[in-house]
Order: sequence, then structure tokens, then C-alpha cells
Amino acid sequence: MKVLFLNGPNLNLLGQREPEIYGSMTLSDIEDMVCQHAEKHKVEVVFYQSNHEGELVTQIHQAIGNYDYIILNAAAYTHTSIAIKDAITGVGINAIEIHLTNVHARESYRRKSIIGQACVGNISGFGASSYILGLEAAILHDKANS
Ligand code: CA2
Repeated sequence: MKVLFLNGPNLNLLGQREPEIYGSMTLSDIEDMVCQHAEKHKVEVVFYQSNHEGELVTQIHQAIGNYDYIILNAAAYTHTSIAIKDAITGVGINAIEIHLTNVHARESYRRKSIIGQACVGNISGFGASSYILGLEAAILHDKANS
């Protein structure tokens, strides 16, 4: 199984700013942790981060035929991007929405997810572990549906 982890705007700042909200691990630390976990499950993972909506849309398009799942922390685009939602729907690849923070316990504008409508499910609020839980969800979803 091949899984693409997509990360949206500002997540390149992880571990360097606002650790009280987003934790002290960098995105590269999270990637290493996820890769170790993926190896145990014989899953191939690729990480990608962009601050640009169109880049994320292009990555989703390029996932066709290359990935079985997309695990997506779209960051602020979660709440605004019809383009990313349409891309996920368009490619027909199972996608899982993840967040470091509990978006339901924060500002009201974070409670609405546009991309969630195109995803099989979502995980929110477990810090860096949300990435591991996202991977576990993909593995279990794949087993249940193949
Ligand atoms: O909790 C999450 O993972 C979010 O996707 C993070 C987004 C936020 O807009 C979503 O509502 C929830 C923000 C990512 C910003 O990342 C930063 C990391 C370090 C310092 C500043 C921003």
C-alpha cells in the first residue's frame, strides 16, 4: 500500500513557532516517526508540504495511479478550499483528514471543514499522533474494503 501525506500552509513552521498550540516536533520529526511506523506495517509513505493551494491540488491530481490513500492536513485550507475538496472527489482516491489540534475546541470558523465532505473520515486533536492514527485508519480502512 502507498500513502501520500499532504501538508498545507504554515506547517513548515512546526516546532519553531507556537509550540504551546502545535507541539515541539518539526514536520521532519513527524515524517520520521510516521516512516518508522509505516515500515512496520510494510506501507510506503511519501510526505509533501506546500503553502500554495494550487500545488496541493496538483499533488492530488498526480496521486492518480500512484497512491492508495491520501492523508491530508490541509491546515487553514481545510476550512476554505473548494478546490482541494473538488480535487479529492475528482481523483477518487480515499482521503483521510487529519489535524494536530482539536478543531472543535478552537475558534468557531475551524469547526467547518470543506474538505471533510470528500474524505472517508477525520482525526483531530492528538498532536503528532494524529498522523500515526491517520495511517492506522488507512490500513484498517483498506483491510475492511479489500
Ligand atoms: O490542527 C491542525 O493541524 C490545523 O490543521 C493547523 C492549521 C489550522 O489552520 C487548522 O485549523 C488546524 C494551522 C497550521 C499552522 O501551523 C503552524 C505551525 C507552527 C507555527 C505556526 C503555525
